Amino acid sequence: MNDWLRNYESNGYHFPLPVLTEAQAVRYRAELESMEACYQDKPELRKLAIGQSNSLIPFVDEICRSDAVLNPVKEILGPNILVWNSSFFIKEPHTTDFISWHQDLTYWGLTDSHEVTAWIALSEASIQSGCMKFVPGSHLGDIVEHKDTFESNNLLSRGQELAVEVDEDEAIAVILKPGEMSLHHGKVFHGSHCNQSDDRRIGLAIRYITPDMKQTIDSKTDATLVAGVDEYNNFNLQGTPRGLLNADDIEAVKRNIAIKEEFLMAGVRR
Ligand SMILES: O=C(O)CCC(=O)C(=O)O
Repeated sequence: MNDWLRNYESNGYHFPLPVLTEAQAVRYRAELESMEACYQDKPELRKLAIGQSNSLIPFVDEICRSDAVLNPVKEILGPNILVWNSSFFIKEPHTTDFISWHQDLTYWGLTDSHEVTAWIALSEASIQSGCMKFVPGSHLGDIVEHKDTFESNNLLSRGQELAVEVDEDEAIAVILKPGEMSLHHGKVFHGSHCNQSDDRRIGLAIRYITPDMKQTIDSKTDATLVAGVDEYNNFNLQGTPRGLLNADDIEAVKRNIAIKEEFLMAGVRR
């Protein structure tokens, strides 16, 4: 086993990995921002594209399938890989949006933890811009209790946060340049502060899983096979997006979201 994999297994994360050239990062950011400008007057569609990006934005699907991103993911998960979701986390300059401490796998209704998130920076992720922070080794325990806060400036869907104290001094700042990637385990404690910089903080989070994973509910959700084979048939496999925010893809995404609500919003009392 190579050194970085050994560190990933003991810390629950690894970074930085250069996966896009500077020019690619600039081009992808421009494509994202042109999509945002195009759908400025259709905030629901814009939100859908941001939250389900590999299903609705062709360039995101391209990133999810690129060797530079997939090769290190394969080292962790093996040769057979699905994308379960991918979304942009965008914090505007000088705003109060933040992400509370949480463990990703808490609400995803998956049977196991054969998952890794690839988080790719399309702008500077620095302490000032509110980069992620990881608590080393926190993935080695179980999922701990979370509480819902529904704070309006928390970018997580239910404002969920760990019900246990996190010692910020123990946390490692995930500083990334545009085009660099971090990898983190679905149980690692992580969160991020607000963006106090003059630029947007833009990250693309891709959730990779192995095909043997299953939803804990009876219904299948969608996933995209991006490497190897799927011999399990636990998910409805999707292809590449038919175009930018294609009408048929939007319908499929909406159906998938409706199924996912059952676990993503389970037990919510407002
Ligand atoms: O973008 C951030 O600051 C946090 C993203 C996150 O929580 C994740 O990718 O799991």
